[in-house]
Amino acid sequence: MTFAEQLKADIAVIEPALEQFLSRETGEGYDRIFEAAKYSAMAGGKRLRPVIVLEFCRLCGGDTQKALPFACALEMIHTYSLIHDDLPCMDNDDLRRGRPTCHKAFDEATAVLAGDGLLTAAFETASAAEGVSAETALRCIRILGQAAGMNGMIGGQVLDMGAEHRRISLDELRLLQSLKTGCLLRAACELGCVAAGKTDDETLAMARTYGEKLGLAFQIRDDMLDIEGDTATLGKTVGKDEKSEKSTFPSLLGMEECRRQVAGLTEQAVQAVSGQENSAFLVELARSLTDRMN
Ligand code: GRG
Repeated sequence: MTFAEQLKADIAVIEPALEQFLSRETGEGYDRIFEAAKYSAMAGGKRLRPVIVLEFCRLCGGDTQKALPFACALEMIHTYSLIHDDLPCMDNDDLRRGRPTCHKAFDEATAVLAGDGLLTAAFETASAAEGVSAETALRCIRILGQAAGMNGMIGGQVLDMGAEHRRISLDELRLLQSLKTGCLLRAACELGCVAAGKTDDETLAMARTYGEKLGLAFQIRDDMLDIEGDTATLGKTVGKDEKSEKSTFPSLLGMEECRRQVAGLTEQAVQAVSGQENSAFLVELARSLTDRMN
């Protein structure tokens, strides 16, 4: 299978599973919350994080079906973070994944609850994983909690809020982004290995290095797209960083240096996995993100 075919095949497994995990309507009066959660979760998106979970599982020789609940759980957490990030009290955005943000399509309170619901559903989904040991499930749940929590993505968001309208150093920006964006990507790599039952230090270090390098390259490219991307292709508003006077990689380094760093970090991610058998997909995935337009 080519890279594009494998990517398509992974997404074709992830999306119906995600939808099924979120289809728990009861017919009672609160079903609108499922509608809101699915509105955001099933709105497309690259599905990068769940694809990485499945592919690290495959790299480790595991059964990707066993990794699927953890992949979906991670995508639920990612979608919750996007819904909350778009709220008026956060980034205040109108467009996400090419459609009105959750609070625009529904209302603010429903969007808060849809995010809360997705975050909670993630842990329910992970804890109900079948065919893995309780120890594996628990380990995956801990990875999810740590990555999404206060020493992870939430901490990064707090730093992000404190970084508006002032110039921060490159080190501060790297820390902020490694928490805000990097933690979930690193978790994706680790989850795939753990779901496959590969938990030796060497494997996990390899997975973490790939996730960290890829995460930073991904975020630098994201900052570049806020300048050189277009709203229709990206499916979200461009030019927001400059408006909120945020320190970004392009504002601190310039576009050319950003391009250089994306290429360098990507090659470091590639290096991390290239000694492994069957690493072709993850190598191509990393390289395909260097010039992504959405
Ligand atoms: C708890 C109130 C409250 C808010 C939490 C944690 C948080 C808000 C926000 C951080 C999440 C965030 C927006 C991180 C930026 C990472 C990033 C580049 C997201 C876009 O990821 P893609 O490009 O998106 O993979 P798709 O739509 O393709 O899945």
